This record gives sequence, structure tokens and C-alpha cells, in this order.
Amino acid sequence: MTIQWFPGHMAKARREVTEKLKLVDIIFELVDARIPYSSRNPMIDEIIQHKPRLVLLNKADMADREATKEWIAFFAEKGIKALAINSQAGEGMRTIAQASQDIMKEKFDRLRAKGVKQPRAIRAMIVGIPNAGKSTLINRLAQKNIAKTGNTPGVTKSQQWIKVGKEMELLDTPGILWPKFEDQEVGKKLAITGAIKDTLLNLQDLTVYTLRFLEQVYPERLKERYNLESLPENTVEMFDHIGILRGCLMAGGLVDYDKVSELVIKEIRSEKFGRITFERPSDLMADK
Ligand SMILES: Nc1nc2c(ncn2[C@@H]2O[C@H](COP(=O)(O)OP(=O)(O)O)[C@@H](O)[C@H]2O)c(=O)[nH]1
Ligand SMILES: [Mg+2]
Repeated sequence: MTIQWFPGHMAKARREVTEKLKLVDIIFELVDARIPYSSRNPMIDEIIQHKPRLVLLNKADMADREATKEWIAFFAEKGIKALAINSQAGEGMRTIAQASQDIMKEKFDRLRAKGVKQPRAIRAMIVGIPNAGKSTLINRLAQKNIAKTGNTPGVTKSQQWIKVGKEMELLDTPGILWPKFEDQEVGKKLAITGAIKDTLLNLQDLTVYTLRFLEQVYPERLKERYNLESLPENTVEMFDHIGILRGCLMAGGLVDYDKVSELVIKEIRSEKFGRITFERPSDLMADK
């Protein structure tokens, strides 16, 4: 489903996260490893203030390994610990507890110094934009199906703490925040990765954007996938080539650009081009 973010909804989402902040020691900011900039909430720093945080680059199984390393280094430079995880397969779950303890160590040492014998479990909550994988991660950490996943929002009514091992407690309802959709390029990346419905965008525009991106960043994969010896001069030629190759034709044999678009988007989402990251930290230097 697509959440329509009106100013009122944004204010409400923000208020809800701010309320829950008081309950936790640490925030798990869940982002999509394929678009770690575009899948972050634009006001996240303002919303969570000085609360300790751990950035979780989820869906790392679909992202380019090299790019993920670059992003981890990028966050480290800002003094933020980031981890690559795959919530679907449950990879990296132990590293979350370990990193949380490292981040909270100072505070708990202070408590111990004040005579608190047994520091309580670390309390955490997950925040992220729709489809980042919040419910999937909650279920993984809980090791059972308690949060509803997929395209419907969580249905849990009252808040509960989920025990994660002995040292951690997780709020069972994540904080849902809006993405940065005011920027067109960000909107396209959100659509390609499935964070927002592609029906909100022109599918051909999205495909042109995607093909240009592949030409620049992953040209060999593009050539291999569509049997190209060299890259065509322009995008129309590329559409024509793919359309003829894959039989995306209209009556009369003309290339059906909508069909080509659907095909390309479907292939990229189903990892036919391999693991892809759509943005690098170096892309941010320009204007963001
Ligand atoms: N490949 C992959 N898919 C994931 C991962 N985490 C979540 N997903 C998928 O992403 C989609 C959205 O996940 P969901 O947990 O419902 O997101 P939420 O809206 O943030 O709660 C679902 O289809 C999940 O199966 C991951 O680490 N890797
Ligand atoms: Mg959910």
C-alpha cells in the first residue's frame, strides 16, 4: 500500500516517534542499503536529537558490496555506527545486539559507577520509511511472527516490549517516517526499489532513468543482459533494441515502450542485474 503523506500525517508521525523516543535508549534507523541516502527521513536528525542511534543498512543482500562498505565508512565519519543486515534471511542479527551494547556502554558504565548493579536490558525502537523492512526485522529479532510484514501496515494496537536475547528489549511497533519525496531523483530511486508505488510515476521516465544509471555505473552488466556489444547512442535506440530482443512489440511490429519499461523495471527488481546500489556517498558531495 502507499501511504499518502500529507502535512498532517507527517506531523502525526513525527509526534508518535517523538513520544516513543522517551521510552528507549537507542534508535535503530533502518534504511535500504541500495539507497541509504534516499531512504532516510529528511528530518531524522532533528526528530531523534541526541538519542544514540545505530543505522541499519537493510536489504544488504540486494546491494553492491563495495558501495555498502563506502556507506558504512561514510556514516562512521559522521560518528554514526552503521551495519549491513539482511532481515529477510536473518543475517547480521547478532551484530545488532553487540553494536547496541558498544554504543550504550558508556551510559551503562556511568550507571554502574553510581551503584546500579545490574544495568537493565537496552531498550530500542526501529524507525524507518515504509518498506524499509521494519516488520521483517522485528519478526527476525523476536524470532517469531509478531509484526505483520508486506504491503499492509502493522496492526498491533497496544505497545509491547519484545525480548531480544537477555540484553535487549525492542518496541513491537516501529516508528514509520516519510521519505524525501520532494526530490525527483530520490522519488525515482524510491520507486525502483519498491519503497513507493511506481504508479505514482511515469514508468517510461523511470526506465529511462534506470537505463542511464546502468549505462553509467554498471555498463558491462547492461551489455551482458541485453546482448549488446556496445552501448547504443541514445535511450530510444536502447528501448528499441531491448523491445526487439525480448519481443515487446505492438501489432505491426513497433516496439511497445511500456512493455519494455515493465520488463526492465521487473528485471532490476528481481536482481537480474545482480546486486545494485543506486547511490554512493560521493554522489552527495555535489548539492545534498
Ligand atoms: N531481500 C530482502 N528483502 C527484505 C529484507 N527485509 C525486508 N525485505 C522485504 O521488503 C518488503 C517490505 O518489508 P516490511 O518488513 O513489510 O517493511 P516495513 O514497511 O518497513 O515494515 C517485504 O517484501 C520484505 O520481505 C532484506 O533484508 N532483504
Ligand atoms: Mg511494516
